[in-house]
Amino acid sequence: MAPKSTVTRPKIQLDAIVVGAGLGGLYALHRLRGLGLKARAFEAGDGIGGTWFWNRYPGARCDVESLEYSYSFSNELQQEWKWPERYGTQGEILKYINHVADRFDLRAQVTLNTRVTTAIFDRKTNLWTVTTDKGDVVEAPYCIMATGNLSTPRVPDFKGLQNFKGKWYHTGLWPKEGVDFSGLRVGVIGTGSSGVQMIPHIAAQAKHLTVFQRTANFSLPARNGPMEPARESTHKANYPERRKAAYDTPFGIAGHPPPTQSALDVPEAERNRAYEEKWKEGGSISFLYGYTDLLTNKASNDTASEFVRNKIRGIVKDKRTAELLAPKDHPIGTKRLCLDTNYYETYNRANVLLEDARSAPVEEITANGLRTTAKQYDLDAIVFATGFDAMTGALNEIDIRTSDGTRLRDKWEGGPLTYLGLMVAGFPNMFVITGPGSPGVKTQMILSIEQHMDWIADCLKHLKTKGYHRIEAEEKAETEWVDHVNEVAHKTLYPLAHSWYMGANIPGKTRVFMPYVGGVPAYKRKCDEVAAKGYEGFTLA
Ligand code: N01
Repeated sequence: MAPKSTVTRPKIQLDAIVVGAGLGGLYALHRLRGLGLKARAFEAGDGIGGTWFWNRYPGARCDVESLEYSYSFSNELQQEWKWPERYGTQGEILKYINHVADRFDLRAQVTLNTRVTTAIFDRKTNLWTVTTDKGDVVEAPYCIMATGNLSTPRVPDFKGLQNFKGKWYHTGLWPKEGVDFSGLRVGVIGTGSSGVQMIPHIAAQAKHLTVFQRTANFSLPARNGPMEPARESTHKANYPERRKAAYDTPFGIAGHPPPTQSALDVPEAERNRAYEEKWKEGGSISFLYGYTDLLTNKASNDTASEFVRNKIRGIVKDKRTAELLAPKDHPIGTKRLCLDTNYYETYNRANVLLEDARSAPVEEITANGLRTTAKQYDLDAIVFATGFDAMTGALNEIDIRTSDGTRLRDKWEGGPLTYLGLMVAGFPNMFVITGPGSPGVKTQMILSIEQHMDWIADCLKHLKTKGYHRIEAEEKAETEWVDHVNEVAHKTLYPLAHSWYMGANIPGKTRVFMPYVGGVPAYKRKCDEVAAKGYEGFTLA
């Protein structure tokens, strides 16, 4: 037997290492190049695009309108790109991301098929050393984690999966070549945004579909359609103002007038007329942003929740199924509100069955399907729409530590601790794009990515100009920020839901509310103030 050869690659020296080549990583490369820094992104996928590279399940589509969900950093780009539909499909968004990479010549700076496994900071040299599963050793003063918030797919630890004779899939690891469900008996587990988007498509193709629902989710109609030329030209004519206005809205999405009154200040008939209008218009932002207190006052929220429950009861013909689909365990909007096309209507099809995985949980995957505590189901394919180890999963998968032995996984055992969601005390020179403690996942993600990376780029420029080699979040500032994030969350209804925002979908994960829900304006103001005060709460050395 020939001896095993260990490939030792020459150490790569950079100014900045970027982990991930999705929307965040690519924008990081663009900004770092603008600063004259030598950077490279390492990406586990065999293509760029992050979320939009991996989540190719049928029906995958963004739930923020395309004219908003796009980069704003280049006016030429936003003027020339044509979105064919109101909401971008996964394929269309991936095409856009690839176009951006080519247009700004970013592709050559991405190493694909390469997963970062460790990242170690040396406190003496102020250098990060990153290693990859391909044997790369990369050294740089700065490390930028563009690892995404929903990039660690999770299949629950069901007994017997290895015995299943059919094929199984996870929405976040969908095969590139697609899946043909024609003639098959399919089981879908999970009814979050991915399940809700996918179920109508699978139902239309499969011989039979059984949906195993543990928690009913609220979903609103997207009312997707071809991009109307007048809508596009008006938007493009006002792009700079629209982008600026987005920063003044809580979710970073412009075009929805701010609410002025409580839902309870309006007579019931008028309130229901307003909800009806928003239901017809489609989209989640205008619905949740209809009154001032839908996410802070339970009684107000009940009016919106009940409106949607009644819509479900009106659409779904079978009474048992309709009641199962009508969410009762959380206020609307406290779990990510889904957007769908014909989701509830799908349950009127003769080949679709909804089962209650709350009262009869999935117990075991068997050779021929699955067994719940109530019954055996024969299936040819199983789809896990069971979500992700959100917000902390991708960072905790990398062994991140410093030369004095501090490990990120240990530090975050009781939940993520960050200062502004941007940096972690004890881990100098490591920036996180839209990390836990930032509003990222509660906003138009690309706006938050740009805001974060712009802040990081300004910070790097500052460090260079002043001759600093190290920036580190202070423990005190971090603690105060984490307390503030919690305090703000507990003034809202969000903690009433068992959501991935709380880590509640992962057995054993500490439950803390991870995103900052104080809104984009308050957050951006704080980030700008911190920078203006010479990076208050950070130690520069
Ligand atoms: O994942 P999820 P997702 N037995 O965690 C169920 C973004 N996104 O991939 O609620 C039975 O929301 C689980 O049940 P429960 C968006 O931010 C955006 O759908 O934990 N069921 C839940 O129903 C979204 O929020 C877009 O009780 C089990 C489901 O699996 C985020 O990604 C599209 C189970 C997981 O839902 C994640 O969405 C898609 C078990 N053992 C995604 N374990 C758009 O832009 C879990 N479940 C439109």
